[in-house]
Amino acid sequence: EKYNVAIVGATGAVGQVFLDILAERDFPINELRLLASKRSAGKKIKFKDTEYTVEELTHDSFKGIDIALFSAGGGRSKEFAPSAVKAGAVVIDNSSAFRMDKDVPLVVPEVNPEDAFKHNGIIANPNCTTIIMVVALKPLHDYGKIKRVIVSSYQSASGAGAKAMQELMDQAKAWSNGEPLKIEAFQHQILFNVIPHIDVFMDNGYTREEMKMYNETKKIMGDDSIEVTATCVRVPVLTAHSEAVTVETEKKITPDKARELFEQAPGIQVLDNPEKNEYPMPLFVSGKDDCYVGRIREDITKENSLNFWVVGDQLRKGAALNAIQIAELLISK
Ligand code: A2P
Ligand code: 11C
Repeated sequence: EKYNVAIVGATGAVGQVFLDILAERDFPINELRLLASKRSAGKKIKFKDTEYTVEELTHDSFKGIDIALFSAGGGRSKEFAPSAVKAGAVVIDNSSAFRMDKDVPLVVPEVNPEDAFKHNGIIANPNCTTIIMVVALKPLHDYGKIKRVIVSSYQSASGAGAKAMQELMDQAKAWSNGEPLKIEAFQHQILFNVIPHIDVFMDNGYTREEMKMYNETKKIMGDDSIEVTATCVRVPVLTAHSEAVTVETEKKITPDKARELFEQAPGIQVLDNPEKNEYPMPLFVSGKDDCYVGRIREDITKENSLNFWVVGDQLRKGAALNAIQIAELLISK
């Protein structure tokens, strides 16, 4: 069987990776519809050996569509996902618009695949930073029950979209030419800097990105007792997010046990050979599907507490790949 697939935000950073991954995995596509803003209408994009013309996203864009992959920002999802559902499509939404809605499942196939089948037309793809972390938390939680997570993220420019990636490259070029740097996508210069501010600040002093990690982790893991305190930081990296994670569990997990659990878990590769200077880094993980874990060690300051480092490609596992894995789950039944 083949499916009619629409991509909303086909010209964006995630949209492009949607196309790459659909092609790589040979997703069974009958008709492909590429949607973006009016600005992009008429633009040609190649998929496999065929050129497609980008169309303007409207409420009538979804006639005959089976699966609609949305990644054009929360505003577009709120406005247009209901039209897609009305037209009979299942929406897999990469934005934060519906993630915490009670009747919308929030799915990472390695963690809670069964939730995907409980949808009412919309399935939400979690925030990239959350996805990469929960893939690694899942095997630890199943073995030792996680009580508390302390995480600091090192997030790439790709999380802020194609324009933000371009801004980092432009700043590097301008700097080496001795020209003034343009700052638009981020609050401050990102080149040679780190910015501890992603999304907006909330009343409790956390950013919304940090609160997404708190709320989404509980929902995906299906366990409200897991506590997550996060500090989310933008770094001058193009793609792939890194995270330093400390996990406190009910049952002790030694570093050796953790390594074994990670090695058996789906979607994870262990790269942890400090004696050879081998550990996951964003330059190495960019373009890979799995999340890479390393620097596994005891937290020597606390009982039943473990430190590790996890890196995942934000555009792949953090966004497009996870969404397409959800689509694959759906069509497998
Ligand atoms: P466009 O390229 O036409 O602006 P990114 O996250 O890389 O910034 O990508 C955002 C994606 O969302 C792009 O494909 C962009 O299309 C799309 N988009 C932005 N605004 C709209 C809109 N009003 N209607 C439809 N698509 C939109
Ligand atoms: C970032 N994680 O790196 C964000 C991007 O909730 O889907 C994705 C925001 C979201 O800026």
